[in-house]
Amino acid sequence: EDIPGRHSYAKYNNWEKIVAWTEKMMDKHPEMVSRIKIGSTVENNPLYVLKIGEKNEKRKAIFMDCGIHAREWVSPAFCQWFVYQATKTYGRNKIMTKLLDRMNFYILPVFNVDGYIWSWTKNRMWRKNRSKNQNSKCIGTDLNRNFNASWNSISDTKNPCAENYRGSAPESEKETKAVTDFIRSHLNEIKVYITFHSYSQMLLFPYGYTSKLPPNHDVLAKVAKIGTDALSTRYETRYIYGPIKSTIYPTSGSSLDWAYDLGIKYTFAFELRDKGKYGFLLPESQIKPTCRETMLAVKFIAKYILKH
Ligand code: ING
Ligand code: ZN
Repeated sequence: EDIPGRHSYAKYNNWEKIVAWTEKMMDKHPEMVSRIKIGSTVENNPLYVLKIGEKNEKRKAIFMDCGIHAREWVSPAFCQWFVYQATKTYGRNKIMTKLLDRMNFYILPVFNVDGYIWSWTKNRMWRKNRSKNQNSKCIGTDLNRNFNASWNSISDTKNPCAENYRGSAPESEKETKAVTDFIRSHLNEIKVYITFHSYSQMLLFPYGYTSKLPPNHDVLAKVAKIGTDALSTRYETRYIYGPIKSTIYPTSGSSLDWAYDLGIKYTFAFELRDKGKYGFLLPESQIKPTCRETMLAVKFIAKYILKH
């Protein structure tokens, strides 16, 4: 598995390797994995969602995306790990078998494909997508400010040169539009939305754009507490949890708030390892530990939703 030049779960994989990996997953598990092209990026790269579980049947589903921000490389690594573990442990691990017998997972391993490629080839610290902005030399929109959730209500996102530029309108970006169209068209199935960022070691839930607590705040906090407790059992990694605004900072236009207001009652954002020592440049030696502990929290959330 650790052959130079090959895809590896212990390494960061470039976009080309990730595409080849999606094909390998389908070939290895044709009865369990299918690939849906939900759209394409500004630079005309495909946006792929992997569907894990029963191929045709309509049942409860969890949607997960990774890599909405280009430089947060451990996030796509987690989505790859999840698909690998789900397919590998189905039929062997009791919880995973039960989950996949009763629900589907939709996994978008890289949301911001163009930005991800840019972070590999030109600028390791790139965050936004790669779309051109009118009347500005600056490139890119922050996809996690481009959703129709109190869009533009937080003033620091108006500048096209800013790292958190909101874009010219809600869903102005092809990547955002592809994801929102997909989620809207599967709303009857999708019960949970989870998005993966790094870094900070936090588990966040709505809202970012208001201090108002969501109606099911107590349930979200309880699930987050037990989820982060489960996560810490493996390596004692500590996560804090809470609403976006009071736990990390105020934001408008995030995918998490949008999905919640659309009616998905369980929406979470992980800020994976670490707490800043390496930050976005998390060493490859930490990929597998990060994925293993995160898996515990995600499995708990999925199990909880199956019961409720
Ligand atoms: N942090 C997130 C960001 O977009 C976040 C925090 C997550 C805000 C979910 C809103 C919703 O700023 C990083 N590191 O990108
Ligand atoms: Zn992020």
